[in-house]
Amino acid sequence: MPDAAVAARSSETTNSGATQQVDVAVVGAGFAGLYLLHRLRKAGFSTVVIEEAGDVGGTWYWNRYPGARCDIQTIDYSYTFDPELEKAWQWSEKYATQPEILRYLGFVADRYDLRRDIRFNTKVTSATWDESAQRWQLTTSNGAGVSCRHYIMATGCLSTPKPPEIDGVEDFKGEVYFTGRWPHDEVKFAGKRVAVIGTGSSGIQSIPIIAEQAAHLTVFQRTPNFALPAHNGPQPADRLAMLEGDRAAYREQARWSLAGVPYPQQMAVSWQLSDAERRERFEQAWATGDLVYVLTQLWADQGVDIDGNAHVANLIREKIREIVKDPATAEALTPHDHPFGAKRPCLDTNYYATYNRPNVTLVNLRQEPITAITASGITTDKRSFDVDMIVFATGFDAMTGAIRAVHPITGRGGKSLTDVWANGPQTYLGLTVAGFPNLFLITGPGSPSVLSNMAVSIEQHVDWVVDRLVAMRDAGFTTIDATETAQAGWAQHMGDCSMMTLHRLANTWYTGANVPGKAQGVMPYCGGVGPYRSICNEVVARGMLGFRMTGPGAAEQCNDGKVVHLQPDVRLVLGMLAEMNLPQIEQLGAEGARGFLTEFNKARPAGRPVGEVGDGVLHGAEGLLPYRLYRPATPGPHPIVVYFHGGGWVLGDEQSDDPFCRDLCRRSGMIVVSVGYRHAPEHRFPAAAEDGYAATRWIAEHATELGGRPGPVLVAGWSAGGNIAAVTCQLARDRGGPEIAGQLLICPVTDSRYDRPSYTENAVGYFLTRSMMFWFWDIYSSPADRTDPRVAPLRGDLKGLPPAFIATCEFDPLRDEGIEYAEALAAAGSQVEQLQARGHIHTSLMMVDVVVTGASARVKMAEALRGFAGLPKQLGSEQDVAPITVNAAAG
Ligand code: NA7
Repeated sequence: MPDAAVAARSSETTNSGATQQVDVAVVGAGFAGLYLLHRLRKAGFSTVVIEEAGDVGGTWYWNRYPGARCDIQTIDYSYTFDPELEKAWQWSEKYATQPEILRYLGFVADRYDLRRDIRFNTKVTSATWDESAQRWQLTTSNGAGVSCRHYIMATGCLSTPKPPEIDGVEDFKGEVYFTGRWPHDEVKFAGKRVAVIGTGSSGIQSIPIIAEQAAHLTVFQRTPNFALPAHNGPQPADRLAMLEGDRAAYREQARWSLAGVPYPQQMAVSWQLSDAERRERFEQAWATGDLVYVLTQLWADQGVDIDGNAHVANLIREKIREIVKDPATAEALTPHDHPFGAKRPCLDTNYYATYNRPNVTLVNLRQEPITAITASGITTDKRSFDVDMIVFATGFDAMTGAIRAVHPITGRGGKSLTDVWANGPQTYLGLTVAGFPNLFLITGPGSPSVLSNMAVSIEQHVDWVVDRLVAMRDAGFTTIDATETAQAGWAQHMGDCSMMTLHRLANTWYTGANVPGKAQGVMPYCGGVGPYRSICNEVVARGMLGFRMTGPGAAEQCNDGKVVHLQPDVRLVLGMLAEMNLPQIEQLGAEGARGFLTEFNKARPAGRPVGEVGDGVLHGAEGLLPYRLYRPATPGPHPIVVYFHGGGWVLGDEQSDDPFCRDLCRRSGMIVVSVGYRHAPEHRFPAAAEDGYAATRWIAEHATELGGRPGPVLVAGWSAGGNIAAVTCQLARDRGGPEIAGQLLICPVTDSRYDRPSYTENAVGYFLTRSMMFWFWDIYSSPADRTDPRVAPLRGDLKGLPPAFIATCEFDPLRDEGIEYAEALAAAGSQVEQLQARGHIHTSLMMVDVVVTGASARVKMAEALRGFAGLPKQLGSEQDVAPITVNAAAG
């Protein structure tokens, strides 16, 4: 019965003989297990590897189905730990076949004499932490049990095939195969009627080859997948030349890249490119035949933004329609239910063209689900198909299957890993699990694993683990256990990372959706290979942060805490800024700082298109001021938002927050008028405040001429601009108008006290520093003026002010005064909504299309403004703007 064939594995425990005593036991002799054994041995640890199969290879031992190949270019899918090994092995193709990869792994096993420490044809049947001995006790299916200090699961992410979940499989009289457990003998398709169920990578690789040999092939497809041509052949000369030009640099670039393949970060965003430019890039990528290239090199927003993604998805859909001749079949093969890349896309050789063959039929299970498998074939709710052979390419209980389901793992206090993971895998760094001391997972859930080049991720994990074991031994520690705090922090960071990508928008094996009843959630780490590596290194550099270590030879050490507090993209931005060695703005002088800001802003992505952008002048307190107006593409008249830019009353102008103003205009469906108020030191306090008020009055009086809706206006501002917006509301109340319907204050300056905790906690390191704030204050106002509510609105009368939405950021010196203003306004009777953006810095929410985790905050700001203006909170379908990605992470 295939279920049993899949579950495969007898669970009898036939321990015989004395328990084998080793320092380290490793499960799995695939890519990870082999390198582990090599490194552990070199480090002087006695090691045994336990492997269910009859030989090395792991995934590549079991997945022998026709057409099985890697889909990362083979020069990148190789070990890099030994330059001599790299010289000794030459790959014959761009994408190596399964037999060649298996030969490579056998070659590695021979070269380092690994087989003598591998127990083949043996399964671990249980693993139990023995608290008194401080060791893991393993039972096995074949031979002696094992007692080990450290237990390492190198079991792979896709190694436990999932059962077919279709009634009647056992009744079928023909041949049954599973791609993930393919026999070693040749399977003959010639003259046979073959059914393939499943169109993931395994189905898509095998279908064209089976079609060439079978009398007839019927493919049963539940969900169409995106597939791209591999254009396999010899290794590409350009990549090979790069590798051979500077092997060490090439490998190092891969280690710090996003996906573990050395490609640069793409900077151009889709809306900066014309249709023709996008098509040209796509055609070139399609011709390249490289999944990682297509996933990362077209335009910067393709993996993070649904609009950017739709461009590439549509171009692939066009290709499917071009290749597949029958329009109904083409449509059935075209994916519409997930963004490109959110589900694992495939690399193919003649996949779509195979459906033009007369001996191939596609059955769309969305239209006619399988009702049963019978003695003679497969029945759907519309018809029956008699077949001689069924190939199940139905996938795996991915990422957790091989760790959780294969044998009971019992940690401290008798806790079973299955129970601990009942609601989804919980790990620290994807490497360890709190309460399971000395247990390590290689490429476990919570690490980049399947979203990366596995070869690179495996080496990083193995090196990290073995280096830790050596360091522990040197320091006299014998146990290591992740803390609950560290693990919970990692779960939060994982959640933040998954908000940056589109993986959460698809039901896939990445999220556990392919296995009925499995807990749902994005399991691999979405923050990228390089950032992940830097975090693992940081854990070590900060004294094994988040781990408790004990041992007879040393005092207990526990450096508890979360390793990442920032939003992942904020962390990246700060890292990049640190590398740029930027000057201290306050040492440049006002003119120098303005020049610097102008140059700095040139490097950011251009804001997105809006209906119209126009410049004009308006009357400020003492003369004309420039403004820039952003109008939605929808028919007006629209409510008007008067916007004040940030820059400490010293820097910036009506254009300097351009991407934010565009974003606000698009999301709110309102006109945004950004005011170029006067700056210090040329015009000190109260020039900016008085200009803010005068400009608001002028705009309200000229609303109709500006194409806006007459009546109350709204005000908004960021940082010092938030200060001006808040002050404007107070002045408008006291001076008889204009009427203001609502205020949006983003990280506003509200007071001239600098002793709140956020000023100290965030004094340096988060872009806006305390000393920069002091510099702004000194340039704008003398100490005697600083209690005036026109610069310190928190000190003013807060009664009778318009409703407010106040956003503050966790790592901002101005955080606490923003929160205090919100609380004081509410106490004074105003309607106030607060958003405290976790993991963000003073500039985060402004960094549109750079800090994508700020998008949800901007959605809420726009909704609040619409609410203040009496509009429905969400933009209606009448709004003629492109749909906007909703990334929810802040707050
Ligand atoms: P995948 O990618 O999980 O593909 C499995 C396929 O089987 C997929 O099309 C499934 O449809 C389909 N499937 C699963 N169960 C059923 C049932 N009960 N009925 C019909 N169809 C079913 O596994 P692969 O082995 O192809 O690839 C795994 C990874 O290996 C791959 O991503 C690469 O990383 C290498 P669904 O999409 O769930 O509707």
